[in-house]
Amino acid sequence: MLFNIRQETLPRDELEALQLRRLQDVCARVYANVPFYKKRFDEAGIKPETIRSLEDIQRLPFTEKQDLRDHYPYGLFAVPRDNIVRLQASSGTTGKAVVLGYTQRDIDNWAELTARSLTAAGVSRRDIVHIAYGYGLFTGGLGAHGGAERIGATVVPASGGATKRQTYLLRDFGATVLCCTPSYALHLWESGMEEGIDFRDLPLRIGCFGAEPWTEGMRQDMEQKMGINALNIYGLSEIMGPGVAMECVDAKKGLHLWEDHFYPEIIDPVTGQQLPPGSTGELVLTTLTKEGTPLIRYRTRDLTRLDFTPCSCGRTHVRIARLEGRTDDMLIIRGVNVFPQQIESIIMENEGLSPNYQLIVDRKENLDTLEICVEVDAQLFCDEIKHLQNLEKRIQKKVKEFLGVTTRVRLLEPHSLERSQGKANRIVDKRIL
Ligand code: DLL
Repeated sequence: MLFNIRQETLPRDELEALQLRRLQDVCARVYANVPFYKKRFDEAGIKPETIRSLEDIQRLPFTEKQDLRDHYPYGLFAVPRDNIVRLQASSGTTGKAVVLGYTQRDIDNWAELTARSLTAAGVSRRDIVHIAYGYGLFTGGLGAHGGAERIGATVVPASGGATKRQTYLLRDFGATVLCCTPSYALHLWESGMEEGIDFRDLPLRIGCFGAEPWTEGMRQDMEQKMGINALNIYGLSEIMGPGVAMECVDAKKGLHLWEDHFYPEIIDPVTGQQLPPGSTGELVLTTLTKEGTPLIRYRTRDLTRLDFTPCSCGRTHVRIARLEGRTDDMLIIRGVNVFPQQIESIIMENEGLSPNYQLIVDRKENLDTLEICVEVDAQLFCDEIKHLQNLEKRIQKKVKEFLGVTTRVRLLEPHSLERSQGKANRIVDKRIL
């Protein structure tokens, strides 16, 4: 099923023609209304009317998170404040919040795109959609909510927290779809099991999980534990919120990025040069229709690649590969670059290990150390100590083999790591504390 058949299946030439018209329009709008962009365009010697092809986008300056911070709160808004009907913000872990303004049309487009996304996951108006993303300034809750309502599904706006109660609601209201971060979904599942609620016995059939990185191994684990189709939803506050890109249940191979609203590029994060299709690099997004806070060539810091090959679902919009990490999530351990997801993939290859893990980085006698703490399931934990030690050694060896770093592995008993109600905290870097 498609939510907007015409737009989602636009032939590539029509899609590109539409993108160019919209790119020209957004350049004209930011140049006329946002002093920051006028200055940046002038410095680069670019007039909006000289953008004549999609390739010309490469002449435009990038926008970075710091630019939004520097213009806190409203400095990058492109319409008078009166036309802004909603503010959302992303706090992040460091620095000032980033504030985004939405006009009514932005809110409508957002609902349309999250509706497209949920439909791609297999959600329809017959579904009961339990939303456990946080509601508030974070875009997860309200974003998913708008899409589910637009489809006409029955929405349960649970938000995050009160985890035990949520497992009762899931059972009693008969939710068929769960939207939350993958780590919180696991937390809900664990709480359910403790309460005697097995997700496999519920009508639950789809999970729309995102807002944080997760791996294919974690997907398989969750699908098996919960008896659902677990699908990947991507987005970021700066660009809109959830629903920028979504995996389709038909192919489950990459996330369709709604190209009539966002123009994607993949760049080399160091040189800033565009990379050819298929290469992995930093995703850069230009908002083509946003009115409140349009952004030109926004550097997401997310690492992925673009796949323009046709998809079995019939959608023509490009697919981004499962996110490989963020350029700023990369740990450098004794000079070796390590992404948490690489370690997660290795963990998830082992029977009995849970996706609850934490990486502890420290520096001892001027040398970086990396400790991998992973919870094992109850059955394995009661196993012989020798078996556990062998497993620790096996993971250590695999990490050394694949990533070239020496680590210490600690298998922990179930529930020893703190659970998050939103995004999981995978890294404890004691070097900078
Ligand atoms: O996390 C928006 C969102 C809400 C997306 C609900 C999906 C579902 P921010 O808090 O601004 O917005 O964080 C955005 O989270 O740049 C990625 O690094 C990461 N992220 C989001 N979705 C995924 C995903 C929301 N599916 C940042 N896989 C992004 C990996 C993701 N990382």
